[in-house]
Amino acid sequence: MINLPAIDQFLTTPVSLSAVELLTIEVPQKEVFVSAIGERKSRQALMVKWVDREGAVGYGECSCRPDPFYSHEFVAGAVRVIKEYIFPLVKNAATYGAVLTAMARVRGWYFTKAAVEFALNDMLRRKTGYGMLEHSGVRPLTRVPVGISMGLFTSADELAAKLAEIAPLNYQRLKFKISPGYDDQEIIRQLGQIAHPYLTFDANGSFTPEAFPLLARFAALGHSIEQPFPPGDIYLKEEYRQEYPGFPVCLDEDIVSYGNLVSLRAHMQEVNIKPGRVGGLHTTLRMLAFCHQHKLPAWIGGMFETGVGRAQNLQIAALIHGAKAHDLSPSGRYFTRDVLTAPITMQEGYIAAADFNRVTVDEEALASMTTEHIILRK
Ligand code: OSB
Ligand code: MG
Repeated sequence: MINLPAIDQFLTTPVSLSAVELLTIEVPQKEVFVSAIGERKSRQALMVKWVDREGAVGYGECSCRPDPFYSHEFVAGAVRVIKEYIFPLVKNAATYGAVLTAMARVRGWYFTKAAVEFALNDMLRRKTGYGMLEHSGVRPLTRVPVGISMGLFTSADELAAKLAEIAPLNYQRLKFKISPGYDDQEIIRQLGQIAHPYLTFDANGSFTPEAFPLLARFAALGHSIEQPFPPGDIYLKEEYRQEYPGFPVCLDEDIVSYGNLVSLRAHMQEVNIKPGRVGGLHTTLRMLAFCHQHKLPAWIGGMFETGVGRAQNLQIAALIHGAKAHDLSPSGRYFTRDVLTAPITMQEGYIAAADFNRVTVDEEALASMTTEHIILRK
């Protein structure tokens, strides 16, 4: 159980700032990924660098998409919000907690605020050996179970080939994207034959009542449906349930704050927590404490993060004892070249703590992927 009073104590840690750097990067993906949201060939991301007065440096990744198709946030918007609003608000904050309080004035922009908090925390952790997670009071797992999230397939053959390719890797969960147009009978038949004990579907908020019959077919095949309805349209779940019984839901896009999680508790059987989507580390830890207390299964989700965001998400996942799998695959699943000096690897469906506890940014790789570099000096 997360020790929230110890976290509150950590918020009083003194901090300083001399500059915030914003690096927009473009990391080529190994393969095109298609979901109900759209297509993705390359991972555009924003790296936030926090430099304190003594020159200590930390990195935080802003993992929103380049377009406002997953949530309202998008990379170029994040740059603008940090430059015009967040940087002026936080530049004189004297403690970690004061940085969070100052940023709270900005409504929404969760991925963006999270990236600033991640960079600050990373700077403290590198400088002193202790960041927020080291104050959680939880003994971290020595290895984290991971699952794979697969895009929409264009044919049953393509699906069969992917299943054969990943079978020897022993992923602890198989997650398949679905959408209202995904009604290829052969694909659905093959999905129904998969013997994996933990199979889930992610609709990315794409289903409306016209497609309830198709949704019911997927629901019958898997353990749960992730974000079946558009964020905010939770009422559709009751409409759906009047026609179709037994419908375990995992929420993703709908949960953007601690208050959301508490308010929507009764509407989900499990929750995908993306530390970026919910606005940062502090909120994530409060959420994990709530989930533990209310027996709501929680796991850490991903947004195709580079090694910087991935390592940090894995460090958080290591605090969740009992989660069956997180959406945090090894670097090699996504990229030919990551931004770390050593890639994050997986053995038998697990990532070992040695791969994510102390990572180093490959400055040369990062520079070669940077398309825009802004320095905000105090
Ligand atoms: O809905 O979980 C999602 C990636 C980008 C945007 C939304 C989602 C995802 C994933 C990928 O499912 C999970 C991963 O990083 O492996
Ligand atoms: Mg999802």
